[in-house]
Amino acid sequence: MTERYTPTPEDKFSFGLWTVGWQGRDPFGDATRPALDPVESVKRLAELGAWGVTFHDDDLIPFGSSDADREAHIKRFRQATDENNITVEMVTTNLFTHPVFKDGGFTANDRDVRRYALRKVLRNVDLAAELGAKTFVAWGGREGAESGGAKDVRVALDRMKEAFDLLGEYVVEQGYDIKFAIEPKPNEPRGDILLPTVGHALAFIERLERPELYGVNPEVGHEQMAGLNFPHGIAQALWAGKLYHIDLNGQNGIKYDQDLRFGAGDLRSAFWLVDLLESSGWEGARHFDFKPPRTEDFDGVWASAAGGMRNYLILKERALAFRADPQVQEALRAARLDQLAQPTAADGLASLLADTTAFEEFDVDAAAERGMAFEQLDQLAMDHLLGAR
Ligand code: 3MF
Ligand code: MG
Ligand code: MG
Repeated sequence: MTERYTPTPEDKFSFGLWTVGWQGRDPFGDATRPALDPVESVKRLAELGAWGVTFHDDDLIPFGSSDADREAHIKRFRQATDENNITVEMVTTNLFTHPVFKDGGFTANDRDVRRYALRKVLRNVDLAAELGAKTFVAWGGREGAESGGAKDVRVALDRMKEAFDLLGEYVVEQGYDIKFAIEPKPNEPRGDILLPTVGHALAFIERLERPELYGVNPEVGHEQMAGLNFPHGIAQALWAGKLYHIDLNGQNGIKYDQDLRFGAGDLRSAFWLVDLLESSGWEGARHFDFKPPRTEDFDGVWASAAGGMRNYLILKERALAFRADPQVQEALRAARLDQLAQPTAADGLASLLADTTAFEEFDVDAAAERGMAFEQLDQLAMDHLLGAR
């Protein structure tokens, strides 16, 4: 592999333990790989050049462990992260695997389940603080329904708000330096999931008691499952100051959650995403949430993990070259991106209304005739992406 695509901790790549640790169980087939020890994952990921790891409580501490076993698991893991200089940048809670969460956690109709779910998350928030993680992701994969009458969605959203407000109250009360990132997904495993897209989640956050504590954790494949433009969603989250974390992977269009390695799937979208993250000065983790296909043995697992990082670095190189190319800069001017950056009526409403060149004397036909030169610009992007420039 070319030296320049070798990841280093400065690249801030991080991986969920559940990604490389996925055993390949799917709705139609059993596991194709044995379980992976989190300590081994930390070591191997560090060797590959990763900077961080993330986990669900149950990835590290098997569900139902005694307090003593729980402490032992945490201790071993901590030792591994310390020895390998790996940062625990994010922690999340599993509110989807155990059958008790079959109707959700925060919005389960069964009140006892909701109270249990909240306690499970609160305990895990303590662990996140203990390990120094600053971001706590919440993916509500089971918060949803398969049928209309089963869920009163307005009431369920009250319960969702209640849960997040309590979590916010808790971190403030404990003095934790932790923010929450809500991860939207339109469906799978529920028929329809609440807070299905970045837009839904952003609107929800504004209704919370302490909106400043909450942002989003968008995932490439999740938005694409809804047919949406992922870089556009990320741009709006950045614009709102709400991009708190990101899940990078690959997806081919509107179908089940493919969780391919980053760069596989919609490559053009991946190019524009890297261009956006790098040009916006995103300082957070480049976090991978993918599944090495179940066809692979462990060699394939590590090749898949390395491939995602490599693809990011290649795309970063291509995106930087695109922005630095004088012909691209000329094409951007021809496409009038500089005009888009100018306020439409900087001198105010009165002067807009008084400006006869804006309306009465405006040559609508001449303006309508002007080409936008977007195709030349896009071909330059394609040339850079394909390595033809
Ligand atoms: C499912 C997901 C989840 C979340 C994870 C983090 C299992 O499609 O993307 O991964 O990312 O629960 O909270
Ligand atoms: Mg996913
Ligand atoms: Mg995810």
